[in-house]
Amino acid sequence: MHRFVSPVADSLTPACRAVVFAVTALLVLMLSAQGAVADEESTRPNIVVFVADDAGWDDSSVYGNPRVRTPNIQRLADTGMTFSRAFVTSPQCSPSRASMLTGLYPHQTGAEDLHEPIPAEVTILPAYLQETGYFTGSMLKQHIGRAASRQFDWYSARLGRFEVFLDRRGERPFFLWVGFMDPHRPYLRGTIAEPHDPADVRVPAHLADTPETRREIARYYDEISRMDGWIGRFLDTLKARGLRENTIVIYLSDNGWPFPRAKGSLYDAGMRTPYIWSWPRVVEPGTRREGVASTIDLAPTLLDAAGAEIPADMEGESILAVLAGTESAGARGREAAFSQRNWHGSDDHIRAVRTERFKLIINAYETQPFGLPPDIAQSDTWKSLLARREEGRLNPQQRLNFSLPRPPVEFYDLRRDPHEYTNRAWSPEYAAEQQRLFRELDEWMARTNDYPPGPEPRPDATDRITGRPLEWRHRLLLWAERFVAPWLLPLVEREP
Ligand SMILES: [Ca+2]
Repeated sequence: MHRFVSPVADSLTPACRAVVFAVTALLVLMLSAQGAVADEESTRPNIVVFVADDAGWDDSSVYGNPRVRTPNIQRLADTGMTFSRAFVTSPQCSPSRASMLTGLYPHQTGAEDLHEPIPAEVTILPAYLQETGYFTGSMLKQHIGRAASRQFDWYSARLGRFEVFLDRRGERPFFLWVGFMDPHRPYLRGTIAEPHDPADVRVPAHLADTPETRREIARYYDEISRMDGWIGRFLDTLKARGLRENTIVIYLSDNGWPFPRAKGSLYDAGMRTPYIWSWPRVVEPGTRREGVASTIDLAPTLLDAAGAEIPADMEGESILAVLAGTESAGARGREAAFSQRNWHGSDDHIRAVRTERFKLIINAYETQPFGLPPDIAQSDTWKSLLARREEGRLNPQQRLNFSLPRPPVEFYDLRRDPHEYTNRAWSPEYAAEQQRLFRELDEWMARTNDYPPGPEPRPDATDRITGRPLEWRHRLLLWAERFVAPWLLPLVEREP
């Protein structure tokens, strides 16, 4: 049998041949490894996450409120996928953020109450990405505690430092977490050059339509527009540097708008969020996704997109297949989203499950008034409602703000009742659906090891109705919010 033998190899002794083979194999391995790294570098996406502070889910042209000027959020949606029904895991700032960055529910992060830091032993998303070679940074608002903040490589309190961040990362792919302070209260005059007209704002039926309420909503719109301007500048920089194609840009909010029956509550106005994913290289531009989405899936999805391993204990799941349009039976996105309200100036233990059409809410402390977040309780909008109540002039929707005792169970048909004004709990028409959601919620609480409510709420730090501080730490916090923030905020939030 004829055997092809290389003349060079044939002239070598068996020992030499073995050495040549080993060296060649090593060279081939090294070269192919280098090739793989080079390929990976060119395909691994960069990531920018815009986190609004207290933006209502539908307050942009993308979600049907064209009265707020948001051309850049619109621009983002036009280049990516807009999730119509996306939800945060808590309608409160720090627990919601902790959840996004860990892929865990707030009660699993050890930071389920407002202002509670993420414990030092908990690893968050930037640390996982660094392990695979990413350069990570965050800007402005963090609100996750000192130990977690240190897991980013880089930080700036100024939004105008994007170019500096990009220069610093060198050749590495990057992950940037941009924490806006807009549109959080307090609302000041002169936020943008052309303020929104109070006559042209949307006032839902459960608020009192007074000049004070309208002025606050108009200023809230102003802050969304200011944030929108910043988003535009970031997008322009990405484009100018040729980075837009392979950068995942996400826009979402940590919780709903800071008005009664919204932020702090598990109505959609509190737990539903804008959620836009733009990634021109992978996501079909201008697509809309009607199914349920949850921010619990943010971290695992980004790790998946970065080619990193998803830690086994992460509760969230990757929705990369949904984004890429390659869904299969095993990867279809979720059927239900779960959300929880815990301590926020006063104690509450509320749990909710939301499907595409229905919602079930369980209130543990129904004999207590709803614990309104203090910034809302001290707002002019709330004072307008209190005045109406005093005069005995509340309409049925406005009366819902003061329900006492609160219903222990609430069930809503969002298709018929998008503002959740009619509680259909125990209605025979919905019995089967309600039972199904009860089971879902029970299973979720057991599976994720949720803690049960205490026999009674912990003592309040702020009054549940007036927001008045009842202990010195909150007095100090609210004093700072009222008198120091108006001086400080224009310095960090001003436009360049
Ligand atoms: Ca917030």
